[in-house]
Amino acid sequence: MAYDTKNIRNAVLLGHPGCGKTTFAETMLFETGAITRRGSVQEKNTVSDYTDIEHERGNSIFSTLMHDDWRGNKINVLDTPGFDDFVGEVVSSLKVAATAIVLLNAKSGVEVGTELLWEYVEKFETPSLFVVNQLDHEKADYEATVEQAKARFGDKVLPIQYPLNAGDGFNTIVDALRMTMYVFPPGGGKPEKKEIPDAEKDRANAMHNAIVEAAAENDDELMERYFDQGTLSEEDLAAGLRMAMAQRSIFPLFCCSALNNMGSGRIMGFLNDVCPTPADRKELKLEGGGTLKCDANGDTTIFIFKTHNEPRVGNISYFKVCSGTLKAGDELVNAENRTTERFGQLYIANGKNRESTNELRAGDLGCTVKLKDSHTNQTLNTKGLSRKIEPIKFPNSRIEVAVEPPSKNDMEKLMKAIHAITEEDPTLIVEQSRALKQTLLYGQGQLQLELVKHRIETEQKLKMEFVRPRIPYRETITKESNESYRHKKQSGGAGQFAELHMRIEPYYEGMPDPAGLSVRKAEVEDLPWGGKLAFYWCIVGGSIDARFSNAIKKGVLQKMEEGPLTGSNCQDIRVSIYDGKMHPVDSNDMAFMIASVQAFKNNFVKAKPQLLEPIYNIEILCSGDVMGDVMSDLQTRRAIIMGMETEGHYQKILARIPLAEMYKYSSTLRSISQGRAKFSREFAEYAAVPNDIQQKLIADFKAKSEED
Ligand SMILES: Nc1nc2c(ncn2[C@@H]2O[C@H](COP(=O)(O)OP(=O)(O)O)[C@@H](O)[C@H]2O)c(=O)[nH]1
Ligand SMILES: [Mg+2]
Repeated sequence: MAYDTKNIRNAVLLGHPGCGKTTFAETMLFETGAITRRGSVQEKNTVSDYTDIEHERGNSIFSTLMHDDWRGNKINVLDTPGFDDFVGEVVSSLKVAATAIVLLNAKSGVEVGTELLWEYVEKFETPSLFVVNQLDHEKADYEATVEQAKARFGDKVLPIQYPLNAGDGFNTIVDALRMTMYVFPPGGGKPEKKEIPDAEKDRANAMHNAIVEAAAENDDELMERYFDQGTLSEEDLAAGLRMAMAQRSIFPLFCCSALNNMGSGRIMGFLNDVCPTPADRKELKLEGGGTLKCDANGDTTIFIFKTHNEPRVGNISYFKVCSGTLKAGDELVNAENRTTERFGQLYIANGKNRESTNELRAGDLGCTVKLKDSHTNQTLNTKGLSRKIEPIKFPNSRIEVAVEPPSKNDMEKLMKAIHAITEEDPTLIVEQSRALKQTLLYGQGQLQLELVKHRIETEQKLKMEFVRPRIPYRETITKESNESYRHKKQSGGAGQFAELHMRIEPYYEGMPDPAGLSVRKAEVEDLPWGGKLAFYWCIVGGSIDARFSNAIKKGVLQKMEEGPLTGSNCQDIRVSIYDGKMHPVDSNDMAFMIASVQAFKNNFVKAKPQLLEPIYNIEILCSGDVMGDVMSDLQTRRAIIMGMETEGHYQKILARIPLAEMYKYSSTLRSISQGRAKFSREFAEYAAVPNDIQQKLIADFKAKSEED
């Protein structure tokens, strides 16, 4: 059966690891009758955590699509992993969700994971609600959790419910929207509805009024009715709250014990009655301008937000129908690579269980198998259209390792296997670095990279090692130097002869012409690895024929690719060729190239060379009590602290750190903060390496070259 856009709700479950998302999802499926037996994370039989790897580890690694039928509406639920190693799964889910359900653990309140996820929710401007979970836990503290939520997420946090007896024996929720008290039987499920006791009436009334005001606030008509009647009808309330949620002027907050199945039914009811439909969300932005209306009668456009390779099944593509209606058997064209794909079978999913369906309408989420050449972040359209949904922007990598197969012969196989995984997870990036002569794997955290290794070793039976990646240093010079070089060879037959005079200077934009030389031709080139080479031809009187200039430049470039100090790429140098000699017979391109390499090399070491290293801006978010430890660790990493800010009850540290000091930083940070700190990084610039370190790097390179 196909659902209309207005009957679809897309929700994503978010929260710090262990707050209960997967358990909550299981409860939702049970409540709607999608499953008849509730699995548990401990027994490894939940619908959401269904892969071997998740069973092995005991928590979620992939996002999972599930759906519930709730009174004729379809509620699609995406369960996500909490670890920020897998934040890619969160970001892609947020791209297609209309409501974020943020779970808070009543025994620990707002956690670092919650904070970080919230940054993404803000970026996507996703309408959100909070669920205070684990209210059955003996250490549950509803008041403290709400207080923290308000401190961090603002007064928009709007409590709809409160527990009457949080902790051991929890079974009662006061609902101030319905003005009803829910008392759950042991084992949870359907609660008994009771009148709110007198002792609780004041608190419940105050909460109710706050809800009504929030609902009326955004709409003059509702406001007027509220003033006239002193209250709002249930329909008016729902309409007002829907609007307020869609505009993100409220974040309703609910109570729950996912473990004991208490509270999730009411949250589903709210999703159903109040939360935005896919069409209520802001229209999706298209690449190159314009937006796309979520309308089942429009032309069909779908967006792939996730792909997953399942043993024995192959690639499963999860997509959102952004516009129009997709029918089984339809053909769509990939807007990226023009491949025509046939959607032979359409499925709706509950974890690994897939059910065929004939039709999916705008707003709905589904999946298919056997697409030929379509991947995450790509748009497919009915023939004749070239719409491209703005792709998901995944976060920058935070960590890298170099990958080595035990034997060179395995490299090709290994690369193929890694590529297959990176296609599934766009936060993983492989790069074969020419400069470092290493294959690098970039990702979000150690755990994510270890899992790649684990999968390749178990699924592909290929061995691989992670080694420390080399640092992409750069070499440059800090003063002018002039040098001539004569290359002369006479052995038997034709000889070789070339002489040239070369000046090198530090290059910067807008620099004046080289003093005392007359420039015949000036070229400024972008180097493939970044930075510039300015190549000036300043020969007067034809001492070197201009036809040799290319060979000379080639010599310079060759030496710049493997710099004289440490074999690293050189950058930002101006080379001026101002004199030389030719031989009528023995001069040729090869001779001038050799002379050029030597002249450049000799010049370079005289021009006060300087090694440069990549510097990253990093942003660390940590709880106040571990701040001291995080800071003293930074001090050992040549970090420069750029600022500190308080964010809720977390501290944000901004710093600049050389990449060379960041090896395994994500694991170190996790261990010194016991998981209560996270970081992100962004390449900032190349900066001078301190002299003592430069000397050591040069000596190491020399020793290694002699060894080779
Ligand atoms: N006491 C209690 N434990 C819960 C509740 N919800 C989940 N848990 C437990 O918390 C742990 C983590 O749950 P899980 O659903 O995997 O959390 P996730 O990482 O957010 O998906 C498991 O041991 C669950 O049994 C709850 O409402 N009350
Ligand atoms: Mg989970």
